[in-house]
Amino acid sequence: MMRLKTRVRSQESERRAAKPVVAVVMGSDSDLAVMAEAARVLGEFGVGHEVLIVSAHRTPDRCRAFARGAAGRGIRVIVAGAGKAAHLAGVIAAHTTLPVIGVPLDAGMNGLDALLSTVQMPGGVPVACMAVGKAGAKNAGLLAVEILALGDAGLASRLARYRGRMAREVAAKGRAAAGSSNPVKN
Ligand code: AIR
Repeated sequence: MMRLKTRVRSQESERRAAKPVVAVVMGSDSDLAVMAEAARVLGEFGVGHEVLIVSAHRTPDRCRAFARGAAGRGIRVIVAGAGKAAHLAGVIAAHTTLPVIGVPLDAGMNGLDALLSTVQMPGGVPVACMAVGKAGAKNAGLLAVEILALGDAGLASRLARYRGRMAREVAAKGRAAAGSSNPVKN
């Protein structure tokens, strides 16, 4: 039988998980298939998050209002993905001092346009720029978890277990690929 203290603690952590502390924002619904990867990672770690479509160009007022109001609503990290002239992460960063993680998306030009638009921020307004596409969205989710884990020991140990699992999976794949003659001891 679950003891009362443990039950209260787990109810508290469920409540914490339900409350969005990360906002996953994207410029268009056409970005959703890729940006869903960031949300998936956050869900895997039990981090409460919200998903919004906001465009720096098509809905500039909504973009500004979102960025200005995010901290007051309890958001602690913002993940922003966009393609083409991807100004979303930079414009959001201009309106908040919350950490903003940008994900350049491939909506043409292999994402090079979005990569440069996201990464080349002028000094004074930082955006943490991830890789183009799905790997970038995944890492954006993980980086958000790492930032939150600075003040959350439970999350930090889940991250450590995740890294351990990943290393074991890669080692197993290496053994499978090389067969039993693999000279590298994993
Ligand atoms: N976008 C939307 N508003 C500003 C920008 N840069 C981006 C979206 C999407 C791309 O334009 O993030 O990657 C194409 O959007 P759509 O809606 O035409 O498919």
